[in-house]
Amino acid sequence: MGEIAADPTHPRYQSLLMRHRLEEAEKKGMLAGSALIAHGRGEAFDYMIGEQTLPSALQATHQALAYLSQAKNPVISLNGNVVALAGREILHLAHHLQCPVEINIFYRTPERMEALLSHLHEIKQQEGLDVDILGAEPNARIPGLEGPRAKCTKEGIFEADVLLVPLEDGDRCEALVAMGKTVLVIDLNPLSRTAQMASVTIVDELTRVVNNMNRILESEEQTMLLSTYDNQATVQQALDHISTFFAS
Ligand code: PTJ
Repeated sequence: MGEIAADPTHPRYQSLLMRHRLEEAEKKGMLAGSALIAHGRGEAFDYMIGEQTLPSALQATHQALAYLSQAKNPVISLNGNVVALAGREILHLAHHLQCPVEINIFYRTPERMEALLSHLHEIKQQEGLDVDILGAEPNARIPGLEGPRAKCTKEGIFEADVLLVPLEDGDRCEALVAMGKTVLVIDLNPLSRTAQMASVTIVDELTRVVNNMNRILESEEQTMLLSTYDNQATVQQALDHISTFFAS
């Protein structure tokens, strides 16, 4: 990594670090062709949010964790960007929650699947984590989706009651909701179809969310499912915050 990015006191350190992770993942063949475009869109929204976790996002994070902790079959779905940006942190989260992760990519090729699986298995071994990594041998399909992006595993995504799907595409989020699942998403764009459709929408940056979740679990803070939680209001609070960016 360049010297600026290696210096944690640099004001753009986090942003440079994320970009570096994507560059490394690109070299390993893990990413979709449009991965950097998707990341750039995320960065633009993060800039307007102030590169911080909003109180509404923290509330959504607690609600999502409560769903995951109480689920019968929770699963964390992973795509190329998520593995590149937060593969290690997500495996720690799955280890804490004792739930499997499943690689479920939109632009599916055997080469990308292989690169993503071997990257995760390497981290799992290095860190001594006990996590099932699914997705290598899909044996089910998400109803209502065409082509390779519908592929999933029966023991993972297909039978999950609660799914954490960071950076999900709108069609797939809709199809998962239609299957009756509780769908928890992380998306910096509060206007995306995914953000509008999910059961719980965390409008925050992926690595901040996963670090927050791991911190909450490590602190053994109680996570309670709130019956009063209103996802539309949570997303609206993020939009309201963004509108203050333009008013300033
Ligand atoms: O690995 P694949 O084949 O499954 O493809 C993954 C991408 C992300 C390329 C694919 O799913 C895609 O094209 O996604 P979209 O439709 O561009 O949506 C990505 C969403 O994630 C956008 O709304 C971005 O604002 C948001 N986003 C990007 N980076 C982050 C983010 N949200 C939270 N944290 C981020 N770091």
